[in-house]
Parts: sequence; C-alpha cells; structure tokens
Amino acid sequence: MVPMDKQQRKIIHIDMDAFYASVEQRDDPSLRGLAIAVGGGEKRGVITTASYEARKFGVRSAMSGYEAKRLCPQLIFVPIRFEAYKEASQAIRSIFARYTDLIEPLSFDEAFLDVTENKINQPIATEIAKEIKQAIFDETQLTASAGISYCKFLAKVASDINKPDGITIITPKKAIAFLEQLEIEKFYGIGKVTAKKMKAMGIFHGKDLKKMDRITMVEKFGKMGSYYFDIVRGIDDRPVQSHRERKSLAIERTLDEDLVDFDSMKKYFEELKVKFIARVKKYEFYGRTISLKLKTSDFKTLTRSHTEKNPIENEQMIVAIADELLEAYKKELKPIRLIGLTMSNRPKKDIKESNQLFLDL
Ligand code: TTP
Ligand code: MG
Repeated sequence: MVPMDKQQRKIIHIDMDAFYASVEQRDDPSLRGLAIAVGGGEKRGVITTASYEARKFGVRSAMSGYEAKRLCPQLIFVPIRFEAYKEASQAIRSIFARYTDLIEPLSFDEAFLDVTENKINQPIATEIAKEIKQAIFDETQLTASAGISYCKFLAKVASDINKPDGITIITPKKAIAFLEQLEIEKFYGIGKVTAKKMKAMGIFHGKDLKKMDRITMVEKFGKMGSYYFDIVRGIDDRPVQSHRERKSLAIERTLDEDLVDFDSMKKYFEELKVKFIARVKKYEFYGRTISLKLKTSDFKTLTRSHTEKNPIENEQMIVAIADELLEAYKKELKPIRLIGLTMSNRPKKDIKESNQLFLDL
C-alpha cells in the first residue's frame, strides 16, 4: 500500500484505440475488419499505426511499410488524413471538458483528466471513465481505453492494459504488487534505450528496479533515475497540468553502434526525419527554429540551428532544413553516437491559441 498522507487524487488517462486506423475504418466501411496501416506505403516510409487486425501479425507503429507488408501480406496501406484525426481529437476533448477543466492532453488521442473534483459531482472515477468512453463512442463511433488511478504514472500504464475498449483501475492497495510484476518496458518514461540499459543491469521487472538505491539510479540515469526510483514505489506527485506550454519538441536517438561514415548517417537520418515530422504534426508544434544535435563518439555535443521568420509548418521545408543542417556536418565528419532533431521558438501567439483550444472545448 502506498502512503496516503495527502488527499488522494483521482486521475483518468484516456487513450484512443488504434486511433488513426480506427478513424479510417469508421469513415470507409470497406476497411472494417481488415488489416490496415496508416501511412507508410509499401516501398518507403514508416507507418503511423495499424488496426488491431494488423497487429495480430506483429505490425506496429513506426515500422517500415516494407517490414509491415512482409509480416502481413494482405495489409492495406491507407493515406494519412490529419484533418479527420484533428476533428476527432477536438470531439473527445470537448467530451472531457464536460467533466473537468483539469485536462492535460498528451497528444491528439490521449489525455490525463483530474476528476478528484468534477463537474458532475461523481465521487467514483470509474463511473466517470465509463461515461466518457460511452460518450466518445456515441459521438465519434470510436473506442477508447481508460486507466484510473491516484497518480498520472499509474493511470497512464493502466490505460494500456485492457486495450482495446478497456478499462483498468489500479487502486493504491494494488499499486505496489502491480508495479513489482510490471515489465520494465511497460513503465511510462522508460524508452527502448533505457530498457536495454536496465536489462543489462539485471533489471527486468519492477521488483528488480526496486532493489536499486536512489544514488545508483541517479548515477546511471541522471535526473530520470530519481523519477524511476519513485515511480516503482508508486510515488508520483505530478499534477495534471492544463496549461502546458511546451517550449520545444525533440526527437533523439542513441545509436547501438556509432555511425562512422556520412552515408550511413544519412540513411539513419531519413528515418529520424519521418519520425520527427510525425511528432511535429501530432503535437501541432510549429516553431521557427530547427536544430540538429549530434554527439560524437568522444562525447562532444554539437548543435546546429536554422531559424526562419515564420513558423515552419511545411513538411518539405522541414526536410530541406534538416538535410541542410546535416550536410554542413559533412566537412567535420567524426563518428557519432547520438543524433537528434529539435523544433523550438514557437511564437507566443501560437502557444496561447493552442492552449485556448484546450480551454474552450
Ligand atoms: P498511440 O496512442 O500510441 O497508438 P494508437 O492509438 O494507434 O494505438 P493504441 O490502441 O495502442 O493506443 O498513438 C496515437 C496515434 O498517433 C496513432 O494512431 C498514430 C500516431 N502515431 C504516429 O504517427 N507515430 C507513432 O510512432 C505513434 C506511436 C503514433
Ligand atoms: Mg492510442
């Protein structure tokens, strides 16, 4: 049982099921029941997501179209339609707003809701989650999964457990046992690279993570180490924040093996750019500056930036700027171990508008 000194929060995390793919299947009945992937194409590019029918074959987000088709030969590729996802996203946010003003969207298809106090005076968070799921289905013909707990971390992990169309509650009483058996890659905030590092240290489940002391964790994982130390004990005091003023949006990859020549860098960079653009669109984060970050194998960090007069919204332009930043590195070529792209410098007005968007709905 986790300590209950403060008033316990009631947090719901809602996450739409196979979001882009479900919107496509809703809008084109001939795609229902079929294995589909959104984006990608057969020859080039990565897919954004896949229907649950396709997931049975192992098809996953961010997989190359080629790999996806190999796993699932009958896979149908459907083009991305951001406008349709945006509309569904606005619809679900307007549903959330009927229950609470404390809404923190994480992306188009998911959000945290603090319903400790709520607009319908319903003390049971699970009842609210059920109502929200039903309203989403009635009004958008899409399904969502919900996670309910006393903190953000557990609510987020919970929403993933009974997908699709699921609901999972993690009570304070169950939290500790739940965390002990949880696989390390299922922890929200532990990415692929960190999970690999942890496994190399003999950490596979929560119970292994719990054996580590805070100092060791900080030594190994920096600031995040302290966060991992807390969450495995069910401690996460972060409030649901409705006024998220994101300053930048970044994507970074530490490489398994150093990239030595420019051609292999370029090849890897292609994939990174696609992911970067997908993320920029997903969060609708259009800044004026794009930066390239490289860490060389001798641990020097290099950053190069390009700033435009207006927010960079055009996909081709993002690609051109990113390519130009990498090209400039060609002259001083050294093996690299980390590569990243960042978008920053979003005009103030834009930030207000996007917050406004959340508040009005
Ligand atoms: P997710 O919620 O991660 O995935 P999902 O909704 O497709 O499936 P799940 O049922 O497991 O929640 O992401 C939401 C949408 O964001 C997804 O439909 C497509 C987009 N997306 C990308 O464009 N690229 C990515 O790498 C991921 C993970 C998602
Ligand atoms: Mg989802």
